[in-house]
Amino acid sequence: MKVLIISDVHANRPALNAVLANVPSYDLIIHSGDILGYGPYPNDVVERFKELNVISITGNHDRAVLSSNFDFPEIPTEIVYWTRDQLTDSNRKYLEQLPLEKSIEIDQTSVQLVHGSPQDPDEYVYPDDISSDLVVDEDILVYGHTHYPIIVSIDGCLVLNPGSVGQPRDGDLRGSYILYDTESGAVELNRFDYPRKVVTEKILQSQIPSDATTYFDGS
Ligand SMILES: [Mn+2]
Repeated sequence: MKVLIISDVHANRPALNAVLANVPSYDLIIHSGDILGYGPYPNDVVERFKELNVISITGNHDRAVLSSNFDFPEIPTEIVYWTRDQLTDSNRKYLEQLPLEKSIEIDQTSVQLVHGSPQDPDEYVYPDDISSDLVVDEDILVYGHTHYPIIVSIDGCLVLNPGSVGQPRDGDLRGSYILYDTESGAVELNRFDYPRKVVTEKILQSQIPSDATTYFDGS
């Protein structure tokens, strides 16, 4: 089975479309949190997640949108409020039933899905912070949150961070994803381009603060 592993779509519909167009074939999609936040397409992206039966958990941005008293100082509050106002009832219900973390079995391969780290959903584990703390009692750990892609094997546990589909932060403005083949064990990290200008123009037409464009065009 080919598993498309993605994270941090951040309400970026053009980037989500682009990643799906870029992947030659896949059987299943898993996403390690932050469906929402920053981007101007919250409902479109949630609708697409439902259609595609994406296996997803929540990230800190999703929880900020769902919570009336969130405490994530690094998240711009105007974007949280705007996203909350936009979200339809059925899309909010979809997000509310998503877990904080999840264990799944795919073709006898066990996968643990977390947003930050196995210890803390809000912890940032950057490439320099990789340690045996990431080893879980499963074949694979998938995490996100930093928007930095990682593929590393530690003590027999394959640790994967696919980076971000919607808002890369590692200096490459293209989105990233991982393709994992359960039969061959092959792991591939790929980058894809998408029309960033469409996203920044949509932000300028919406009530999101216009400086939010900097999250997408790197300026
Ligand atoms: Mn994120």
